[in-house]
Amino acid sequence: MTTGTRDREVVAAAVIRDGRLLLAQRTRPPELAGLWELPGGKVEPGETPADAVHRELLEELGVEVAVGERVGADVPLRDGLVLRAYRAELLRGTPRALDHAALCWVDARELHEIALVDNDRDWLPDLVRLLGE
Ligand code: DCP
Repeated sequence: MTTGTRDREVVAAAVIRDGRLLLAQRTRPPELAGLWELPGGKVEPGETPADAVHRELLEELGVEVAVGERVGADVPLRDGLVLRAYRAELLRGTPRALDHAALCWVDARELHEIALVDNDRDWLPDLVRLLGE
């Protein structure tokens, strides 16, 4: 067992509605500003990853979600962080860009064309598969 900060998790949510995936445009840090991501953030001490997805989407988008299955592979980040994506189903509210520059809903073709943050590009095949279901 480790109790330190090794492999601290960053969660990201794949919200799909009517064949489109929700993306959010980052405002920070400068090297990521303007790029699009699956919304999310760091799991806080005492939280499960599902708790963190729920909290981050409430804080960042103003919506309540039900957190589902993992999507794609782990993405190692710097500083011992690991990025993991989860399905999330909208239960209440309409997503608003409370912490991002903008939001958009993309189909598979648009997902390939938009400027995603590099880390999230690893999930492209998985996301395209989900959009086709
Ligand atoms: N990240 C990513 N792809 C995502 C979500 C996050 O590559 N879909 C990366 C960007 C950051 C790290 O994960 O390097 C942490 O993400 P955030 O800055 O969004 O997380 P927090 O909002 O929790 O961090 P802070 O408290 O620093 O604002």
